[in-house]
Amino acid sequence: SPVLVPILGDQLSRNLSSLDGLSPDNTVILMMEVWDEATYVKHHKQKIVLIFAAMRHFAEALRAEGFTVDYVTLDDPDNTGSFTGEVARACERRAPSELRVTESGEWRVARAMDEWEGRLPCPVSILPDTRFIATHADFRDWAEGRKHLTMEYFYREMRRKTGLLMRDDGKPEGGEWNYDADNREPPKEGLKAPPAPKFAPDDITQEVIALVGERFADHFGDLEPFGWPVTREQALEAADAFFARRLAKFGPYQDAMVHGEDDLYHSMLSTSLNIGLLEPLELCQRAEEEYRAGRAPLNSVEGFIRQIIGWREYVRGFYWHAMPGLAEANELNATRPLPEFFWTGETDMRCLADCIRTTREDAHAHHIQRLMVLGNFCLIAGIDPQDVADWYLAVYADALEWVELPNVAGMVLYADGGNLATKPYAASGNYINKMSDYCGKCRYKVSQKTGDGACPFNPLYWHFMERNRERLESNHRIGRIFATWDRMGEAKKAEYRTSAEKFLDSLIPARKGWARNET
Ligand code: FAD
Ligand code: DLZ
Ligand code: SF4
Repeated sequence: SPVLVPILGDQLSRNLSSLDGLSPDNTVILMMEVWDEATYVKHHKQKIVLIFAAMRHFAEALRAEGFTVDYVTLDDPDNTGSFTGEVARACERRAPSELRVTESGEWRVARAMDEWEGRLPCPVSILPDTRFIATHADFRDWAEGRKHLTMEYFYREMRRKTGLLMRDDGKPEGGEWNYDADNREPPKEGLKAPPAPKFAPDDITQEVIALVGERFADHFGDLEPFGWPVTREQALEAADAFFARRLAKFGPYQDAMVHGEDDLYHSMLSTSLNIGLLEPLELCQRAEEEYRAGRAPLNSVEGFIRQIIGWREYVRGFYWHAMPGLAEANELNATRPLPEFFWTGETDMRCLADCIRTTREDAHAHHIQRLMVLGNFCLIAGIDPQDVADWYLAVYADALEWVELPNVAGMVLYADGGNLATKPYAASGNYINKMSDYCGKCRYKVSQKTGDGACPFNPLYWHFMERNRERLESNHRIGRIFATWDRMGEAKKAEYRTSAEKFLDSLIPARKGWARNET
């Protein structure tokens, strides 16, 4: 009897650990489109298209190699709607000698998998996900005994482990580990990057688009145009285009934002990485080659590599280190519901409106939009971390909880009490004005601090600081701010408070049905 190998929607890699050494004639692969996963939050329509289309293409590729693939489509009348239900049904159908699976990236699914051994009629092996550079043990060993889990030090370990941008004498290329100081250019007038390739949906993807249009019509986001890579070949083409056209300027403009320029010099490769079409190490090696060949400067290449072997690996380690508590963490006791405009885009704040528009159109926004516009707003307005996490998880095509939650709860909201970020990234309108062209045409005036017509980020910033003074004052990276506040006159402080409160009172809370189906 065969080995049964379930492959999940973010495990679409030919060198997956569960497939290692298996021959087509004694293996049944199981892939499942299940209602539970498609709706545990109401994912953006394009995210569901991405995952189902990529799953269907991957199944075809495995079949072409001779594998038997049991592919359960969403509208199969016998579909039980859950991974556990489908795995049990496959065991009845196939009577496997063994079930072999690569560990899940997400806590929720991992806990469900833990139950399989007891429920199924065959032995179950859960294998490590070898697509990551750091093993769970690597992160654990690194984190053990450390007071602060500073990403920078973890990143240096990963540079040593991979040898990326390392010199023969064990020192980092160029003498420094980090060139971030060179990577904060504000956008020049008319800054425009060469476009990233979009992939026209083939018949398989068209069929999924029709299915999603029918079954998930009430989910957030535009269904079409859909242009994400859904096969490894397409993802490699997208990577080639990035290395040829964008990498060289990736560094300097990493933090820049331009109205209507949705991805600037970013790679747009996160969806392909996260579902397994591309591997982190191959991308970093390619980036290093571009540097060695003199086609891209060190600050850009180091910056790109740091996002991947630094941040991406770090947040994954952090997630498993901090779960399940991370999902409920709320250090700053933020309880305000997410405003409705996060789903409708209807706000006069031009920066937020543009970031929400690109999110709706493409199921994507770039890092600084997610961090310093959308995230910063949620932080200083005191939005409930669980509302914020649901939103990010639902709206981005690259959102899987292991990468979304540490970014939301840790990096953006300080909800974990500063284990991930050393200080809250709170900022007033000034930061957004410096790094973008948003403010010039905004209804609000960024230079006005309080009163009608003032940029709401300005009073919200001080409102946040005052509200959280007790917790933040002792933080050496932020404590000095309070001296500025204390020097302000009482009348000025009162104006800040009134302006912030007036704005907060005007926010309309989001309808609950946006994020989850109401039962
Ligand atoms: P690039 O700017 O080209 O970066 C290259 C790669 O580095 C990305 O593809 C990604 O794999 C990795 N990377 C960069 N920053 C991070 C980071 N902070 N954490 C982890 N990996 C990183 N990324 C996701 O993949 N899924 C998410 O659900 C997600 N949620 C986020 C939520 C918030 C609040 C914030 C601030 C960031 C989030 N990020 C998330 C990180 C980052 O914004 C996206 O990875 C990036 O915008 C994807 O676009 P890109 O591929 O063009 O990235
Ligand atoms: C995000 C997602 C969606 C929308 N649908 C499916 C699905 O139907 N089948 C599947 O195998 N995976 C899906 N995924 C990804 C999973 O929710 C989840 O993130 C991973 O399986 C965790 O390892
Ligand atoms: Fe955003 Fe304020 Fe600038 Fe308007 S003025 S775009 S609200 S930062």
